[in-house]
Formats: sequence, structure tokens, C-alpha cells
Amino acid sequence: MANHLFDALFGQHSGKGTAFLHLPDGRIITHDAFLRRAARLAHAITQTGLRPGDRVAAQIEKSADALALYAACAQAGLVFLPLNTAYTASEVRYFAEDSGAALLVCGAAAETALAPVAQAAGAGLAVLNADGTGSLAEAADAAPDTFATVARGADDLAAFLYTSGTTGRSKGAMLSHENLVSNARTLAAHWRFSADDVLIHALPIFHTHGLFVASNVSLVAGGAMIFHPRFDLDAIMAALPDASAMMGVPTFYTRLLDDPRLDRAATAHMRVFISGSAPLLAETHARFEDRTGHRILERYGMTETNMNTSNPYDGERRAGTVGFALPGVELRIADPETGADVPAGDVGQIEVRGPNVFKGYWNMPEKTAAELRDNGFFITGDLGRLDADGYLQIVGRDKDLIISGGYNIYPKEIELVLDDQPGVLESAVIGVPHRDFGETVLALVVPDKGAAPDPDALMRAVAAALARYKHPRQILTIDALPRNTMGKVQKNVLRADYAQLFEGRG
Ligand code: MLC
Ligand code: AMP
Repeated sequence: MANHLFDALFGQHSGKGTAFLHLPDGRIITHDAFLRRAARLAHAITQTGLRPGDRVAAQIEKSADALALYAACAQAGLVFLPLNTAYTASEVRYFAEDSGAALLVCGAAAETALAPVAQAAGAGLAVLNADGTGSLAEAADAAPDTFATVARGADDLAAFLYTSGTTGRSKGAMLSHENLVSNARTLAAHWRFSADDVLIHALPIFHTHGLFVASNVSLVAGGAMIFHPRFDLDAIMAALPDASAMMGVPTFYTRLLDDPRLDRAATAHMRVFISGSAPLLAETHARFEDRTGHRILERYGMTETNMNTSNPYDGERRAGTVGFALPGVELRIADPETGADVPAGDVGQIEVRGPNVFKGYWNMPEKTAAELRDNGFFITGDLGRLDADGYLQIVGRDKDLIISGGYNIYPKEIELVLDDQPGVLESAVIGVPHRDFGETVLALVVPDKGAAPDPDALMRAVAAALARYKHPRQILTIDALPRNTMGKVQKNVLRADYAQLFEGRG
């Protein structure tokens, strides 16, 4: 049966004994072996009674099996919903319930905490550990290694990726088969990926960057990946001589630059270094070129749209810009108030349209209508301008968002928790510059009259509710929040006041 995503990414490799995944323990998984494992997992999931179109939520450590679960969902016509491993049980509960997940897959360590979550959501619970054990892995071991691919068309849903919002309520971005296939093909061609490429993959596979950019591009091109469970400097340095490409967030590049081993010889085998998910400082770009001779290729995208723009492969990779609209993607810079085109070179809201743009937010028609215009343009919430040569520069954000080490953090989520604590009148959470993560979280709390809330107790309350990477680095008590004449908190004033707080600190 024809299955748009599965055929393009996975099915084409059936029977190929070529290397696909190089694992840290030295094992190599061929394309064919990977497909057979995916087929076994497809049996294991569908044996639990799932039907095409059902959602499979997965909060599992990165491993070959975790990636094969994605392939299995594609093959079985299921909607894959990967979740950050840092999410707390209460965060997972929201995603499982909101998506109506039919199955929740987790690691053994989280099983006890997530059992009531699965039950409350009416979902089954299965265990898939990174070492190949767990109930789902065992069911897969016992299943046949071929699976009758379920027919799926270009417009069918392939994945839900949750992205937080300014109201604090996460939204499930619905991505279709064609959203993923079109972007993977475009990127692979644009960045010249081929079956000869070996990609260093050290990103998590629960977000667009690691799953849909890095893995999908490698899969459509038929190349291999050196698959690391996480970013580890020594492991990356060791992989460089065997690799041809790397994709990473800017923190990867600043950490590499901090290592004296990074030089021209260490990167001589590499064809391309690609960066995205957060702004790459022009200074980082220049230092990297100085040390290695490589000009990092920066691109720009987001969960709802996959990738929108990229610097050219052959032409000038301009530091401080994210390049041009990708083939097939339209870009416009609009006035945030009126939606009209701004004069050439002016700053405005970045809007994009193309086969990469998602289908809307799950069960949130009003939010979808607010961000996705009737004419197909998606309002990104990023502010940018086109320079004289047409390169897009991202100059800021119209949305209240912090990006720390490539992870998006919505201040509202943290403010809601803080505002709920005894002795807290109100709070403002902002992003301030940080050497390693680009930005980090600072919380400013205004106490109730006469109260003196304990910052440690506030931190514990946040920790109970939210993933570790969202925790403020510091919570400060202040007398009042600066407001404009309309009564709106002036976060720009706070950001300026505290810009130097973590300067020089790692
Ligand atoms: C880890 N921690 C973070 C963090 N990552 N805190 C804030 N921000 C982060 N990004 C926490 C850890 O839990 C730990 O807590 C402490 O900070 C220090 O950990 P570390 O060992 O230094 O972190 P490390 O494991 O090395 O991770 C850092 C990182 C990682 C940058 C390698 O965060 C990462 O892989 N980021 C990539 C995110 C990504 O893929 N984004 C793409 C989104 S898609 P403790 O308890 O020890 O103090 C997207 C669209 C697009 O944006 O365009 O691509
Ligand atoms: P997410 O919602 O996690 O997909 O994050 C998407 C956001 O990351 C975008 O809206 C941008 O704000 C930001 N982003 C992604 N790539 C870049 C980049 N190259 N430069 C600056 N910001 C980026």
C-alpha cells in the first residue's frame, strides 16, 4: 500500500545492507535491519488495538528503537507524538489527555509515575527502554519482521508536536505526511545530502530539529548517522574524522569552540556544519571559520513550519542572517498591526507559506485562525527584515518566548506557577543573555504586601510542575513590575535592567 511518508523515508531502503546508524557501543544498524525492527514494533503497537489515525505519545530516551518507533508509527498509519524526556508527569498528563493518545510509551524509570497518567487519559501504557528492553521491545522481539504498510496520503497526519503558547497552554501542531516529506526532500537537495553522507546526530529526537530535520534528511538521502544519545564534547570530537556533516543548536558550536582540540585538522573530513533553532551570533560564526575554515550554514524554522529559510550551500553564508526562503516556500515581512507588506528593508513580522506549513493546532480552531491566515500564510511571531541582498535577518520576537540551549520556554507557564504561590502578588519571567545557553530564565517576583516568599520554596513549586530546563536560574524579589500607560508589563525594561546578571557565568 502507498504510504507517503513511510515510502519516501523508510520503505525505499528495504533490503539495503548499507550502514544507517552507528551506535556508541560500536554496533552498526543497517537500513534493512532498521526497517525490520520498525516492522516488529509496528506489530507490537497495533497488537494493543490501535487503529490508523490514533496518537502514540512517546516519552523515551534516544535510541535506535526510539527512532524505529517513529518509523513504525508511520508504517502503521499512526500519529507520532514525541515528548521531551525532561517533562514532568503533570506535563505529560496534559499532552496525553489533550491529544487523546491511545498509547503512551515510556521508559521503565517513569512507568510508576505515568501509569495513572495513562489511565486518566484512557491510553494504554507500554515500556521501551534505550537498552532494547521493556514490554513493547519484548512484544516486538516476538513479532514478524515484515508489516503490511497502511495506506496513507499526503494530507494525512503524521505527527503532533506540542509547542507552548503565550497563554501557557501548549498547542498540538498537526503535521501531515507532505509537510514532512516536502521539507526533507527540499533540505536534502539544498544541502547536497547523499547516500555518502555520515551525519553526527547528537540532538534529541523529540523536536523538529533532531527528528524532522536531521533524521528525515539523512533518511531521504540514504546516508548514515553517528547516533549519540546526547551532546557529549569528547564523543563529537571523536566522531569528526568519520563524519561529513553535523547539525546542531548554537550551544553545540560555542561548546566546540571552547575546546582547544577544535581546529582545521579535526574538521578536515567534514563537508558542512549546520546551525538552527536559536540565533547563532555573528561572532560565533566568525570564530568558527577562523578556527576550522568552515562557514557554518545557518537556517531558520519552527515546529509549525519545519524549515523556512536557509543560507545558500554554494553562495555566501552570511553571518547574522538565516538566508533565503527555501525552494517552494514563500516569505513575506508584514506589519504586525495591519498585516500589510512593509517597505523593503523595514522590520516586520515574518510570515511563511508553503507545503511545509502545518495543518493547524489540534482541537484549537481559534488559535489556528489567529496564526494561520486564510490565504495559507503562517504568522511566525518572529520579527525580521530582508537586507539589501534579500538575506533574512531575525531581529527579535513578537512572542514572549525564551530560547535556552535551543529549547523554547514560554514565560507564561512559569509565571502561572509562581503567581499561584502564597505570598506572591505577581511575577514576570524573562530571558537574559547566557554564555552557554544563549538565553537563560530569570524570574522576578513581587510579594504580597508584608509577605516575604522564600525563593527556595518558589523554586520547589516550579520544579514540581515543570521540566528542569524551564526552571529559573534565579528568582529575585522586586517591589513592583515596570508598566506602560496601558498597564502592560514592560519586559523590555526588565531585560535591559538584568541583561548583565549572568555575564561571564557558565
Ligand atoms: C539541559 N539543561 C538545560 C538545557 N539542557 N537547561 C536549560 N536549557 C537547556 N537547553 C539543564 C540540565 O537538565 C542540567 O540540569 C543543566 O541544565 C546542565 O546540563 P548540561 O549537562 O550542561 O546540558 P546538556 O545535557 O549538555 O544539554 C545542553 C544541550 C541540550 C544544549 C546540549 O539542551 C540540547 O541538546 N539542546 C537542543 C535542543 C533542541 O534540539 N532544540 C530544537 C527544537 S526544534 P542540572 O539538574 O544538572 O542542573 C526548533 C525548530 C528549529 O527549535 O528551528 O530547529
Ligand atoms: P520551536 O517553536 O521550538 O520550533 O522554535 C521555533 C523558534 O525558534 C522560531 O520561531 C524562532 O524564534 C527560533 N529560531 C529557529 N531557528 C532560528 C535561527 N536560526 N535564528 C533565530 N531564531 C531561530
